[in-house]
Amino acid sequence: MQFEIPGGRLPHGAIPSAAQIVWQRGEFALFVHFGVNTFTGREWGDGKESPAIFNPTQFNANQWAQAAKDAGAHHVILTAKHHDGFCLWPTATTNHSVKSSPWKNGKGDMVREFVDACRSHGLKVGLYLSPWDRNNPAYGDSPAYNKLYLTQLTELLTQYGELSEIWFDGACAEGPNGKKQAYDWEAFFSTCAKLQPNAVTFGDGGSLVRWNGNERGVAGDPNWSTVDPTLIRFPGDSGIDQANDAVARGAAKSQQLQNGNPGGSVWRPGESDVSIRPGWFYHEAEDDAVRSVENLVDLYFKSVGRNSFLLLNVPPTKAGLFHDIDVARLKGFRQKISQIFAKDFAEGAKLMRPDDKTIEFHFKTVCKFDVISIEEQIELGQRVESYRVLYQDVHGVWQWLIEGHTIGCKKLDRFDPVTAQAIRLEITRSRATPAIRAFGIYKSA
Ligand code: FUL
Repeated sequence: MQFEIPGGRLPHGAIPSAAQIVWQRGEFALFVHFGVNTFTGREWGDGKESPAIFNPTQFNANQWAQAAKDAGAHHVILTAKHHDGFCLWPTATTNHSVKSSPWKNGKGDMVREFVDACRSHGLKVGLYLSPWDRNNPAYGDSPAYNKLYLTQLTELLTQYGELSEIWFDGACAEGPNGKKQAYDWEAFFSTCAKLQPNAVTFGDGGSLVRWNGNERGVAGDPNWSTVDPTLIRFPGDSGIDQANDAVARGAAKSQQLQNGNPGGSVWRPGESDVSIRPGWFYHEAEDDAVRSVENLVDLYFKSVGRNSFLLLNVPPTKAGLFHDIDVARLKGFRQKISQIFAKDFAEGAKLMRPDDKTIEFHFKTVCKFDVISIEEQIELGQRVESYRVLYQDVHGVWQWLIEGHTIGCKKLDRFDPVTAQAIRLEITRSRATPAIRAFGIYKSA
């Protein structure tokens, strides 16, 4: 159930931008890893792959989009270029792209078909452009490669309409000349801000949303949406050059990715990326290792339910389609989530707010539940440091139910079912007067 926040409240600390709010309330996106690796069976191509191997004869982005829609995704992000350097659009910067492949006789543009299909299904889109490029001869010659990379980025940001998310990672290596590439992150991010002001950029530093520090799809708890930008300045920042104690700094950095930073001066909410299969790319041998519906639901609770965003990868097969097993799991996932959150017992209950820090619901008849959902009004900043929930049992006695730390955009808690006449949320520590926007009570089984 959603509440009115009393007017006149001023934001506290760092607050999200409109784009960050839209992104985070979208909760969940699909990630699509597709490219030459799909055909070689590798996870990281070395850039020496011949474009001749790229021929997804049944490719149909509408099948991806339909599956994403059925899964309840807000947007879908495609690997326009992965570390192997092969481009899924006919870029002017290199011939190492779909235009040198047999797919559609070199006349195809997969990024175009992808964005069109997503939009026709009411989905937003995002693109992943790997900075690490193991094919391009300019890689390692830092200024030359940065210039080329910016051209690729500009093509993607200007030719395919509005993007929701632009995905980077920090992988960085030596080029053919034996020199380590130094990325111009400032230029990359400012180009995104200029050309796609409504998109969020993903990376583990300097970007608008941060990597949550693992590829298991599990966010930290507590999880603050704020960070200290000096601790991780750009994706892959080793931090060593600035540190007196490199080890301590490394630990602080990884903790900040996982848990955010309560004292952080900027808003960088966490994204939890994970694959539905062991690999990011499709491998037939992994057909029996696709995550179960239960496992996906659990990931939702541990990411979206911990003030994070879930980015779930579903890799298409060589044919260019999502595998039937993956499609079925996505459908099952959404059915289960819809079922859990179908009925909110807070609706119709009597709401009492004895003070700023307490919310009570008194049910008309006793009810049984095992999930609660709490949301802060993040427009006013993230405030709650800890909370607890009690319930009044059938004898009228208040019993302890759960204790939690941060809330943020959404916090979900699951517990063994209880039967109650009433439930009470108490904010036990808060950085400013709590601003709770919603409280929901559900039964999952
Ligand atoms: C990582 C990459 O190295 C993996 O191949 C994958 O793309 C993953 C999402 O990001 O950094």
